[in-house]
Amino acid sequence: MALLRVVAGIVAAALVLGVAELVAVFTGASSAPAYALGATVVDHTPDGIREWAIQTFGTNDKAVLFVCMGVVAVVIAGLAGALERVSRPIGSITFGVFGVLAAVVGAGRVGGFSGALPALIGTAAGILALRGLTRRIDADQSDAGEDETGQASTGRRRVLGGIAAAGVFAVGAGLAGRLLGGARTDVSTERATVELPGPATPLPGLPPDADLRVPGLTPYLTSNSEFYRIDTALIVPQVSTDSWSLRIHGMVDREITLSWDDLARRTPVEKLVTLACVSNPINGDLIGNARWLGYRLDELLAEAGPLPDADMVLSTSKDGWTAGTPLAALTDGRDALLAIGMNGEPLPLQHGYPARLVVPGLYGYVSATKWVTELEVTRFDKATAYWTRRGWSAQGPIKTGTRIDTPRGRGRIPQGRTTIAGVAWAQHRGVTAVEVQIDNGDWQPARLSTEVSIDTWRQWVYDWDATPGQHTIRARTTDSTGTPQTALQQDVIPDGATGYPTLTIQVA
Ligand SMILES: Nc1nc2c(c(=O)[nH]1)N[C@H]1C(S)=C(S)[C@@H](COP(=O)(O)O)O[C@H]1N2
Ligand SMILES: [Mo]
Repeated sequence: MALLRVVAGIVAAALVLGVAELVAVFTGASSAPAYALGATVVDHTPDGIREWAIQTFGTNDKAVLFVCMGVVAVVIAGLAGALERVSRPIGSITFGVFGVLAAVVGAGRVGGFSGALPALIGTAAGILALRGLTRRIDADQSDAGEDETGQASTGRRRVLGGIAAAGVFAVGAGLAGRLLGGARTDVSTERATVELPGPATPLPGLPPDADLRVPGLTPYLTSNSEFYRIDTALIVPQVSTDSWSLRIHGMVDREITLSWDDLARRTPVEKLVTLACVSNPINGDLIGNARWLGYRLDELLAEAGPLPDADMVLSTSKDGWTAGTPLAALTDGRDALLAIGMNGEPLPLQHGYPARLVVPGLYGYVSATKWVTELEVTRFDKATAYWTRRGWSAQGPIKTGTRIDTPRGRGRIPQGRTTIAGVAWAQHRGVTAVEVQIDNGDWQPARLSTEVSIDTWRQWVYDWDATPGQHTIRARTTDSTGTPQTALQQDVIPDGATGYPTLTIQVA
Protein backbone atom coordinates (compact mmCIF):
# COMPACT_ATOMS: atom_id res chain seq x y z
CA MET A 1 0.00 0.00 0.00
CA ALA A 2 2.81 2.39 0.89
CA LEU A 3 4.37 1.59 -2.47
CA LEU A 4 1.12 2.45 -4.25
CA ARG A 5 1.07 5.82 -2.49
CA VAL A 6 4.62 6.51 -3.63
CA VAL A 7 3.72 5.55 -7.20
CA ALA A 8 0.61 7.74 -7.02
CA GLY A 9 2.78 10.71 -6.00
CA ILE A 10 5.21 10.12 -8.88
CA VAL A 11 2.42 9.71 -11.44
CA ALA A 12 0.70 12.86 -10.18
CA ALA A 13 3.99 14.77 -10.55
CA ALA A 14 4.38 13.41 -14.09
CA LEU A 15 0.90 14.76 -14.76
CA VAL A 16 2.00 18.20 -13.53
CA LEU A 17 4.87 18.22 -16.03
CA GLY A 18 2.87 16.67 -18.86
CA VAL A 19 -0.04 19.09 -18.59
CA ALA A 20 2.41 21.98 -18.17
CA GLU A 21 4.19 21.02 -21.42
CA LEU A 22 0.85 21.13 -23.19
CA VAL A 23 0.02 24.58 -21.81
CA ALA A 24 3.54 25.76 -22.69
CA VAL A 25 2.72 25.20 -26.37
CA PHE A 26 0.79 28.46 -26.06
CA THR A 27 2.88 30.32 -23.51
CA GLY A 28 6.36 29.47 -24.84
CA ALA A 29 8.78 26.64 -24.17
CA SER A 30 10.75 28.66 -21.62
CA SER A 31 7.69 28.75 -19.33
CA ALA A 32 7.48 24.94 -18.94
CA PRO A 33 8.42 24.17 -15.30
CA ALA A 34 11.11 21.60 -16.14
CA TYR A 35 12.92 24.15 -18.28
CA ALA A 36 12.20 27.23 -16.15
CA LEU A 37 13.45 25.52 -12.97
CA GLY A 38 16.43 23.97 -14.78
CA ALA A 39 17.46 27.32 -16.21
CA THR A 40 17.20 28.87 -12.76
CA VAL A 41 19.39 26.11 -11.33
CA VAL A 42 21.93 26.78 -14.11
CA ASP A 43 21.94 30.51 -13.35
CA HIS A 44 22.51 29.91 -9.63
CA THR A 45 24.84 26.91 -9.55
CA PRO A 46 27.97 27.77 -7.53
CA ASP A 47 31.09 28.18 -9.70
CA GLY A 48 32.88 25.18 -8.22
CA ILE A 49 30.06 22.77 -9.01
CA ARG A 50 29.51 24.22 -12.47
CA GLU A 51 33.17 23.95 -13.43
CA TRP A 52 33.30 20.43 -12.06
CA ALA A 53 30.23 19.55 -14.16
CA ILE A 54 31.67 21.10 -17.35
CA GLN A 55 35.02 19.35 -16.86
CA THR A 56 33.46 16.01 -15.92
CA PHE A 57 30.54 15.83 -18.32
CA GLY A 58 31.70 18.32 -20.96
CA THR A 59 29.01 18.89 -23.50
CA ASN A 60 26.69 16.40 -21.72
CA ASP A 61 26.33 18.81 -18.79
CA LYS A 62 22.73 19.63 -19.72
CA ALA A 63 21.62 16.01 -19.93
CA VAL A 64 23.22 15.35 -16.54
CA LEU A 65 21.40 18.37 -15.07
CA PHE A 66 18.03 17.04 -16.26
CA VAL A 67 18.76 13.54 -14.93
CA CYS A 68 19.68 15.01 -11.51
CA MET A 69 16.57 17.16 -11.47
CA GLY A 70 14.50 14.14 -12.47
CA VAL A 71 15.89 12.10 -9.57
CA VAL A 72 15.17 14.91 -7.10
CA ALA A 73 11.65 15.31 -8.52
CA VAL A 74 10.93 11.57 -8.25
CA VAL A 75 12.10 11.50 -4.61
CA ILE A 76 10.05 14.55 -3.61
CA ALA A 77 6.97 13.35 -5.51
CA GLY A 78 7.25 9.86 -4.00
CA LEU A 79 7.49 11.33 -0.50
CA ALA A 80 4.56 13.64 -1.18
CA GLY A 81 2.51 10.65 -2.29
CA ALA A 82 3.52 8.59 0.74
CA LEU A 83 2.48 11.35 3.14
CA GLU A 84 -0.77 12.38 1.43
CA ARG A 85 -4.05 11.33 3.13
CA VAL A 86 -7.59 12.40 2.32
CA SER A 87 -7.79 14.06 5.73
CA ARG A 88 -4.17 15.34 5.72
CA PRO A 89 -3.15 16.82 2.35
CA ILE A 90 0.61 17.12 3.05
CA GLY A 91 1.47 15.90 -0.45
CA SER A 92 -0.94 18.31 -2.11
CA ILE A 93 0.54 21.18 -0.14
CA THR A 94 4.03 20.11 -1.25
CA PHE A 95 2.85 20.09 -4.87
CA GLY A 96 1.31 23.52 -4.32
CA VAL A 97 4.52 24.99 -2.92
CA PHE A 98 6.62 23.72 -5.85
CA GLY A 99 3.88 24.74 -8.27
CA VAL A 100 3.86 28.33 -7.05
CA LEU A 101 7.66 28.40 -7.14
CA ALA A 102 7.70 27.12 -10.73
CA ALA A 103 4.95 29.60 -11.65
CA VAL A 104 6.96 32.54 -10.33
CA VAL A 105 10.10 31.36 -12.13
CA GLY A 106 8.14 30.69 -15.35
CA ALA A 107 6.57 34.16 -15.25
CA GLY A 108 10.02 35.65 -14.75
CA ARG A 109 11.49 33.71 -17.70
CA VAL A 110 8.75 34.79 -20.07
CA GLY A 111 8.41 38.25 -18.56
CA GLY A 112 4.66 38.07 -17.98
CA PHE A 113 1.85 36.29 -16.13
CA SER A 114 1.26 33.90 -19.03
CA GLY A 115 4.56 32.26 -18.08
CA ALA A 116 2.98 31.17 -14.78
CA LEU A 117 0.14 29.31 -16.47
CA PRO A 118 1.91 26.02 -17.32
CA ALA A 119 2.98 25.50 -13.71
CA LEU A 120 -0.36 26.63 -12.25
CA ILE A 121 -2.58 24.56 -14.55
CA GLY A 122 -0.20 21.58 -14.39
CA THR A 123 -0.07 21.72 -10.59
CA ALA A 124 -3.86 21.93 -10.36
CA ALA A 125 -4.13 18.79 -12.51
CA GLY A 126 -1.47 17.05 -10.40
CA ILE A 127 -3.18 17.87 -7.11
CA LEU A 128 -6.55 16.67 -8.43
CA ALA A 129 -4.93 13.40 -9.52
CA LEU A 130 -3.12 12.96 -6.20
CA ARG A 131 -6.33 13.62 -4.25
CA GLY A 132 -8.30 11.21 -6.42
CA LEU A 133 -5.72 8.42 -6.24
CA THR A 134 -5.30 8.87 -2.48
CA ARG A 135 -9.07 8.64 -2.00
CA ARG A 136 -9.06 5.32 -3.88
CA ILE A 137 -6.08 4.04 -1.89
CA ASP A 138 -7.66 5.06 1.44
CA ALA A 139 -10.87 3.30 0.44
CA ASP A 140 -8.96 0.23 -0.66
CA GLN A 141 -7.03 0.11 2.63
CA SER A 142 -10.15 -1.06 4.47
CA ASP A 143 -10.22 -4.34 2.53
CA ALA A 144 -7.29 -6.71 2.22
CA GLY A 145 -6.42 -5.87 -1.37
CA GLU A 146 -7.09 -9.43 -2.51
CA ASP A 147 -10.20 -11.58 -2.34
CA GLU A 148 -10.23 -15.27 -1.35
CA THR A 149 -9.37 -16.43 -4.87
CA GLY A 150 -6.21 -14.32 -4.90
CA GLN A 151 -7.66 -11.88 -7.42
CA ALA A 152 -7.05 -8.17 -6.89
CA SER A 153 -10.07 -6.69 -5.13
CA THR A 154 -12.32 -4.13 -6.81
CA GLY A 155 -10.77 -1.42 -4.64
CA ARG A 156 -7.23 -2.37 -5.66
CA ARG A 157 -8.23 -2.52 -9.29
CA ARG A 158 -9.68 0.97 -9.00
CA VAL A 159 -6.35 2.20 -7.60
CA LEU A 160 -4.28 0.55 -10.32
CA GLY A 161 -6.67 1.72 -13.02
CA GLY A 162 -6.45 5.29 -11.74
CA ILE A 163 -2.65 5.21 -11.67
CA ALA A 164 -2.51 3.77 -15.19
CA ALA A 165 -4.94 6.37 -16.54
CA ALA A 166 -3.07 9.27 -14.94
CA GLY A 167 0.25 7.89 -16.22
CA VAL A 168 -0.98 7.50 -19.78
CA PHE A 169 -2.48 10.97 -19.71
CA ALA A 170 0.75 12.47 -18.33
CA VAL A 171 2.93 10.89 -21.00
CA GLY A 172 0.45 11.71 -23.76
CA ALA A 173 0.14 15.35 -22.73
CA GLY A 174 3.91 15.69 -22.37
CA LEU A 175 4.66 14.20 -25.77
CA ALA A 176 1.89 16.16 -27.47
CA GLY A 177 3.15 19.35 -25.84
CA ARG A 178 6.71 18.74 -26.96
CA LEU A 179 5.71 17.85 -30.52
CA LEU A 180 3.27 20.72 -30.98
CA GLY A 181 5.56 23.23 -29.27
CA GLY A 182 8.54 22.04 -31.31
CA ALA A 183 6.60 22.19 -34.57
CA ARG A 184 5.40 25.70 -33.78
CA THR A 185 8.81 27.22 -33.13
CA ASP A 186 11.35 24.97 -34.89
CA VAL A 187 13.53 26.94 -37.31
CA SER A 188 15.58 24.04 -38.69
CA THR A 189 13.48 23.84 -41.87
CA GLU A 190 13.87 27.58 -42.34
CA ARG A 191 17.63 27.25 -41.80
CA ALA A 192 17.81 24.58 -44.51
CA THR A 193 16.42 27.06 -47.06
CA VAL A 194 18.45 30.14 -46.05
CA GLU A 195 20.79 31.19 -48.84
CA LEU A 196 24.03 32.72 -47.66
CA PRO A 197 25.40 35.72 -49.55
CA GLY A 198 28.87 35.39 -51.04
CA PRO A 199 31.79 37.13 -49.28
CA ALA A 200 33.41 40.25 -50.76
CA THR A 201 36.54 38.24 -51.53
CA PRO A 202 36.45 34.46 -51.26
CA LEU A 203 38.94 32.99 -48.80
CA PRO A 204 42.03 31.74 -50.61
CA GLY A 205 42.54 27.98 -50.43
CA LEU A 206 44.59 26.74 -47.49
CA PRO A 207 48.35 26.57 -48.03
CA PRO A 208 49.53 22.98 -48.56
CA ASP A 209 51.01 22.49 -45.09
CA ALA A 210 48.26 24.23 -43.09
CA ASP A 211 47.07 20.74 -42.21
CA LEU A 212 49.83 18.19 -41.61
CA ARG A 213 47.32 15.29 -41.60
CA VAL A 214 49.08 13.27 -38.95
CA PRO A 215 46.99 10.36 -37.59
CA GLY A 216 45.50 11.31 -34.23
CA LEU A 217 46.17 15.02 -34.75
CA THR A 218 43.19 17.42 -34.71
CA PRO A 219 42.41 18.68 -38.24
CA TYR A 220 43.14 22.35 -38.92
CA LEU A 221 39.45 23.02 -39.60
CA THR A 222 36.83 21.81 -37.15
CA SER A 223 33.60 20.60 -38.76
CA ASN A 224 30.31 21.96 -37.46
CA SER A 225 29.36 18.60 -35.99
CA GLU A 226 32.71 18.28 -34.16
CA PHE A 227 32.71 21.87 -32.90
CA TYR A 228 32.39 22.14 -29.12
CA ARG A 229 29.20 23.66 -27.76
CA ILE A 230 29.05 25.62 -24.52
CA ASP A 231 26.12 27.76 -23.38
CA THR A 232 23.56 28.15 -20.63
CA ALA A 233 20.60 27.45 -22.94
CA LEU A 234 18.65 24.34 -21.88
CA ILE A 235 16.41 24.73 -24.91
CA VAL A 236 18.17 25.91 -28.05
CA PRO A 237 16.62 29.32 -28.80
CA GLN A 238 14.59 29.23 -32.02
CA VAL A 239 15.02 32.58 -33.75
CA SER A 240 13.67 32.98 -37.26
CA THR A 241 15.28 35.40 -39.69
CA ASP A 242 11.88 37.15 -39.97
CA SER A 243 11.72 37.92 -36.27
CA TRP A 244 15.47 38.52 -35.79
CA SER A 245 16.87 42.00 -35.50
CA LEU A 246 19.97 43.56 -33.99
CA ARG A 247 19.53 46.76 -32.02
CA ILE A 248 22.65 48.87 -31.52
CA HIS A 249 22.03 51.45 -28.82
CA GLY A 250 23.36 52.99 -25.61
CA MET A 251 26.27 55.42 -25.79
CA VAL A 252 25.91 56.09 -29.53
CA ASP A 253 25.17 59.06 -31.75
CA ARG A 254 22.15 57.34 -33.28
CA GLU A 255 20.50 54.11 -32.28
CA ILE A 256 20.02 51.69 -35.18
CA THR A 257 18.14 48.42 -35.63
CA LEU A 258 19.17 46.00 -38.36
CA SER A 259 16.80 43.39 -39.73
CA TRP A 260 17.86 40.30 -41.66
CA ASP A 261 16.91 42.12 -44.89
CA ASP A 262 19.08 45.09 -43.86
CA LEU A 263 22.02 42.69 -43.58
CA ALA A 264 21.25 41.27 -47.02
CA ARG A 265 21.92 44.72 -48.48
CA ARG A 266 25.50 44.59 -47.16
CA THR A 267 28.43 42.46 -48.22
CA PRO A 268 29.85 39.97 -45.72
CA VAL A 269 33.44 38.84 -45.31
CA GLU A 270 34.74 35.36 -44.60
CA LYS A 271 37.43 34.78 -41.96
CA LEU A 272 39.08 31.90 -40.13
CA VAL A 273 38.92 32.24 -36.36
CA THR A 274 39.78 29.77 -33.59
CA LEU A 275 37.18 30.09 -30.83
CA ALA A 276 38.07 28.98 -27.30
CA CYS A 277 36.21 28.59 -24.03
CA VAL A 278 37.63 30.02 -20.81
CA SER A 279 36.54 26.75 -19.13
CA ASN A 280 38.87 24.74 -21.36
CA PRO A 281 41.20 22.85 -19.01
CA ILE A 282 44.82 22.15 -19.93
CA ASN A 283 44.69 19.56 -22.74
CA GLY A 284 40.90 20.05 -23.02
CA ASP A 285 38.82 20.14 -26.18
CA LEU A 286 36.67 23.25 -25.69
CA ILE A 287 38.39 24.92 -28.65
CA GLY A 288 37.69 24.79 -32.37
CA ASN A 289 38.60 26.48 -35.63
CA ALA A 290 36.00 27.44 -38.23
CA ARG A 291 35.42 29.53 -41.32
CA TRP A 292 33.00 32.30 -40.33
CA LEU A 293 30.93 34.36 -42.76
CA GLY A 294 29.73 37.63 -41.31
CA TYR A 295 29.55 41.40 -41.24
CA ARG A 296 32.37 43.47 -39.83
CA LEU A 297 31.37 44.77 -36.41
CA ASP A 298 33.57 47.86 -36.76
CA GLU A 299 31.44 48.89 -39.74
CA LEU A 300 28.11 48.16 -38.06
CA LEU A 301 29.17 50.01 -34.90
CA ALA A 302 30.40 52.98 -36.94
CA GLU A 303 26.90 53.38 -38.36
CA ALA A 304 25.62 53.94 -34.84
CA GLY A 305 28.64 56.06 -33.84
CA PRO A 306 29.96 55.05 -30.39
CA LEU A 307 30.59 58.01 -28.06
CA PRO A 308 34.26 58.71 -27.20
CA ASP A 309 34.00 57.72 -23.52
CA ALA A 310 32.40 54.31 -24.17
CA ASP A 311 34.70 51.30 -23.64
CA MET A 312 32.44 48.21 -23.66
CA VAL A 313 29.81 46.58 -25.81
CA LEU A 314 27.29 44.56 -23.84
CA SER A 315 25.78 42.01 -26.21
CA THR A 316 22.54 40.24 -25.35
CA SER A 317 21.22 36.95 -26.63
CA LYS A 318 17.59 36.11 -27.41
CA ASP A 319 17.54 34.13 -24.14
CA GLY A 320 18.89 36.96 -22.02
CA TRP A 321 22.54 35.81 -21.73
CA THR A 322 25.05 38.66 -21.93
CA ALA A 323 28.74 39.25 -22.70
CA GLY A 324 30.83 42.38 -22.15
CA THR A 325 33.41 42.97 -24.90
CA PRO A 326 36.01 45.74 -24.95
CA LEU A 327 34.86 48.23 -27.58
CA ALA A 328 38.50 48.45 -28.70
CA ALA A 329 38.55 44.77 -29.66
CA LEU A 330 35.58 45.40 -31.96
CA THR A 331 36.99 48.50 -33.63
CA ASP A 332 40.79 48.00 -33.74
CA GLY A 333 40.74 46.42 -37.19
CA ARG A 334 40.70 42.76 -36.21
CA ASP A 335 38.10 40.54 -37.87
CA ALA A 336 35.35 40.88 -35.25
CA LEU A 337 32.18 39.64 -36.91
CA LEU A 338 28.45 39.47 -36.66
CA ALA A 339 28.58 35.94 -38.06
CA ILE A 340 25.76 34.30 -40.01
CA GLY A 341 27.67 31.39 -41.55
CA MET A 342 29.93 28.65 -40.22
CA ASN A 343 32.02 26.51 -42.58
CA GLY A 344 29.88 27.39 -45.58
CA GLU A 345 26.50 26.80 -43.93
CA PRO A 346 24.09 29.02 -42.05
CA LEU A 347 25.02 28.88 -38.36
CA PRO A 348 23.84 25.61 -36.82
CA LEU A 349 20.99 26.21 -34.35
CA GLN A 350 23.23 25.28 -31.42
CA HIS A 351 25.91 27.70 -32.57
CA GLY A 352 23.65 30.74 -32.66
CA TYR A 353 21.39 30.72 -35.72
CA PRO A 354 20.68 33.12 -37.30
CA ALA A 355 23.44 35.43 -36.01
CA ARG A 356 26.19 35.49 -33.39
CA LEU A 357 29.37 37.35 -32.53
CA VAL A 358 32.88 36.04 -33.23
CA VAL A 359 35.84 38.07 -31.97
CA PRO A 360 39.42 36.86 -32.56
CA GLY A 361 41.57 36.73 -29.44
CA LEU A 362 38.86 36.76 -26.78
CA TYR A 363 37.33 33.84 -24.87
CA GLY A 364 33.73 33.07 -25.81
CA TYR A 365 32.27 34.23 -22.50
CA VAL A 366 33.28 37.86 -23.17
CA SER A 367 32.63 37.95 -26.90
CA ALA A 368 30.92 35.10 -28.73
CA THR A 369 27.23 35.81 -28.02
CA LYS A 370 25.00 33.37 -29.91
CA TRP A 371 21.42 34.22 -30.99
CA VAL A 372 22.52 37.84 -30.54
CA THR A 373 19.81 40.52 -30.69
CA GLU A 374 21.28 43.56 -28.98
CA LEU A 375 24.52 45.50 -28.74
CA GLU A 376 24.57 48.13 -26.03
CA VAL A 377 27.53 50.49 -26.20
CA THR A 378 28.42 51.23 -22.60
CA ARG A 379 31.26 51.29 -20.06
CA PHE A 380 32.93 48.59 -17.94
CA ASP A 381 32.25 50.70 -14.84
CA LYS A 382 28.53 50.80 -15.68
CA ALA A 383 27.60 47.35 -16.92
CA THR A 384 28.38 43.73 -16.02
CA ALA A 385 27.71 40.58 -18.01
CA TYR A 386 26.43 37.07 -17.19
CA TRP A 387 29.73 35.49 -16.17
CA THR A 388 31.37 38.57 -14.69
CA ARG A 389 28.48 38.75 -12.22
CA ARG A 390 29.46 35.22 -11.21
CA GLY A 391 33.07 35.89 -10.34
CA TRP A 392 34.78 35.62 -13.72
CA SER A 393 37.13 38.28 -14.95
CA ALA A 394 35.62 41.20 -16.88
CA GLN A 395 38.50 40.95 -19.39
CA GLY A 396 38.98 37.64 -21.20
CA PRO A 397 41.88 37.66 -23.67
CA ILE A 398 42.73 34.11 -24.76
CA LYS A 399 45.90 32.81 -23.14
CA THR A 400 48.62 31.22 -25.22
CA GLY A 401 48.15 27.47 -25.06
CA THR A 402 49.11 24.04 -26.36
CA ARG A 403 47.43 20.67 -26.52
CA ILE A 404 49.08 17.31 -27.02
CA ASP A 405 46.78 15.26 -29.27
CA THR A 406 48.89 12.18 -29.86
CA PRO A 407 49.96 9.86 -28.33
CA ARG A 408 46.91 9.82 -26.08
CA GLY A 409 45.54 7.71 -23.30
CA ARG A 410 47.02 5.47 -20.67
CA GLY A 411 47.99 2.61 -22.97
CA ARG A 412 51.57 1.55 -23.68
CA ILE A 413 53.22 2.52 -26.92
CA PRO A 414 55.93 0.50 -28.66
CA GLN A 415 59.51 1.74 -28.56
CA GLY A 416 61.09 3.46 -31.54
CA ARG A 417 60.05 6.31 -33.76
CA THR A 418 56.96 8.02 -32.33
CA THR A 419 55.11 11.08 -33.56
CA ILE A 420 54.13 13.51 -30.84
CA ALA A 421 51.70 16.09 -32.22
CA GLY A 422 49.14 18.64 -31.20
CA VAL A 423 47.75 22.12 -31.70
CA ALA A 424 49.00 25.47 -30.43
CA TRP A 425 47.19 28.79 -30.17
CA ALA A 426 47.80 32.43 -29.31
CA GLN A 427 44.84 34.07 -31.04
CA HIS A 428 45.44 37.51 -32.51
CA ARG A 429 49.11 37.40 -31.57
CA GLY A 430 50.05 34.35 -33.58
CA VAL A 431 52.05 31.22 -32.74
CA THR A 432 55.75 31.43 -33.60
CA ALA A 433 57.18 28.36 -31.87
CA VAL A 434 56.25 25.16 -30.10
CA GLU A 435 58.77 23.23 -28.05
CA VAL A 436 58.62 19.75 -26.59
CA GLN A 437 60.36 18.50 -23.48
CA ILE A 438 60.95 14.84 -22.64
CA ASP A 439 61.62 13.94 -18.99
CA ASN A 440 62.93 17.33 -17.88
CA GLY A 441 65.44 17.38 -20.74
CA ASP A 442 66.11 20.37 -22.97
CA TRP A 443 63.20 22.00 -24.76
CA GLN A 444 63.31 20.89 -28.40
CA PRO A 445 61.67 22.77 -31.28
CA ALA A 446 58.66 21.11 -32.90
CA ARG A 447 57.82 21.46 -36.59
CA LEU A 448 54.87 23.81 -37.17
CA SER A 449 52.16 23.73 -39.82
CA THR A 450 52.09 26.76 -42.13
CA GLU A 451 50.57 29.81 -40.48
CA VAL A 452 47.23 30.65 -42.07
CA SER A 453 46.25 33.52 -39.78
CA ILE A 454 47.36 34.90 -36.42
CA ASP A 455 43.75 34.33 -35.33
CA THR A 456 43.87 30.57 -35.77
CA TRP A 457 45.73 27.71 -34.19
CA ARG A 458 48.68 25.87 -35.74
CA GLN A 459 49.48 22.20 -35.65
CA TRP A 460 52.86 20.96 -34.46
CA VAL A 461 54.73 17.69 -34.78
CA TYR A 462 57.77 16.33 -32.97
CA ASP A 463 59.45 13.06 -33.90
CA TRP A 464 60.71 11.18 -30.90
CA ASP A 465 62.74 8.03 -30.54
CA ALA A 466 60.87 6.41 -27.67
CA THR A 467 62.98 4.33 -25.30
CA PRO A 468 61.50 1.69 -22.95
CA GLY A 469 60.22 2.91 -19.58
CA GLN A 470 57.98 5.66 -18.32
CA HIS A 471 58.30 9.13 -19.83
CA THR A 472 56.83 12.53 -19.20
CA ILE A 473 56.17 14.73 -22.22
CA ARG A 474 55.49 18.45 -22.00
CA ALA A 475 54.85 21.08 -24.64
CA ARG A 476 54.77 24.86 -24.71
CA THR A 477 53.93 27.59 -27.21
CA THR A 478 55.59 30.95 -27.80
CA ASP A 479 53.61 33.79 -29.35
CA SER A 480 54.79 36.48 -31.76
CA THR A 481 55.71 38.82 -28.91
CA GLY A 482 58.35 36.23 -27.96
CA THR A 483 56.53 35.29 -24.77
CA PRO A 484 56.32 31.57 -24.00
CA GLN A 485 53.18 30.32 -22.26
CA THR A 486 53.59 30.26 -18.51
CA ALA A 487 54.49 27.09 -16.62
CA LEU A 488 52.43 28.31 -13.70
CA GLN A 489 49.51 25.98 -13.15
CA GLN A 490 46.28 27.88 -12.73
CA ASP A 491 42.68 26.71 -12.75
CA VAL A 492 40.14 27.97 -15.31
CA ILE A 493 38.51 30.42 -12.86
CA PRO A 494 38.65 33.47 -13.14
CA ASP A 495 40.25 34.05 -16.57
CA GLY A 496 41.44 30.76 -18.09
CA ALA A 497 43.76 27.87 -17.22
CA THR A 498 47.53 28.09 -17.53
CA GLY A 499 50.35 25.56 -17.37
CA TYR A 500 52.07 23.14 -19.72
CA PRO A 501 50.12 20.16 -21.03
CA THR A 502 51.81 17.08 -19.62
CA LEU A 503 51.55 13.49 -20.77
CA THR A 504 52.90 10.50 -18.90
CA ILE A 505 53.43 7.50 -21.12
CA GLN A 506 54.70 3.91 -20.84
CA VAL A 507 56.97 2.71 -23.60
CA ALA A 508 57.18 -1.09 -23.88
N1 LIG B 1 23.57 33.08 -25.90
C1 LIG B 1 24.72 32.56 -25.45
N2 LIG B 1 25.86 32.74 -26.15
C2 LIG B 1 27.03 32.22 -25.72
C3 LIG B 1 27.08 31.49 -24.50
C4 LIG B 1 25.87 31.31 -23.78
O1 LIG B 1 25.83 30.70 -22.71
N3 LIG B 1 24.71 31.86 -24.29
N4 LIG B 1 28.27 30.96 -24.08
C5 LIG B 1 29.50 31.56 -24.61
C6 LIG B 1 30.67 30.74 -24.34
S1 LIG B 1 31.14 30.61 -22.71
C7 LIG B 1 31.42 30.18 -25.33
S2 LIG B 1 32.90 29.45 -24.99
C8 LIG B 1 30.96 30.21 -26.74
C9 LIG B 1 30.91 28.82 -27.33
O2 LIG B 1 30.41 28.88 -28.64
P1 LIG B 1 30.04 27.52 -29.37
O3 LIG B 1 29.03 26.80 -28.50
O4 LIG B 1 29.50 27.90 -30.70
O5 LIG B 1 31.31 26.73 -29.49
O6 LIG B 1 29.66 30.77 -26.85
C10 LIG B 1 29.44 31.91 -26.08
N5 LIG B 1 28.16 32.43 -26.44
MO1 LIG C 1 33.04 29.53 -22.66
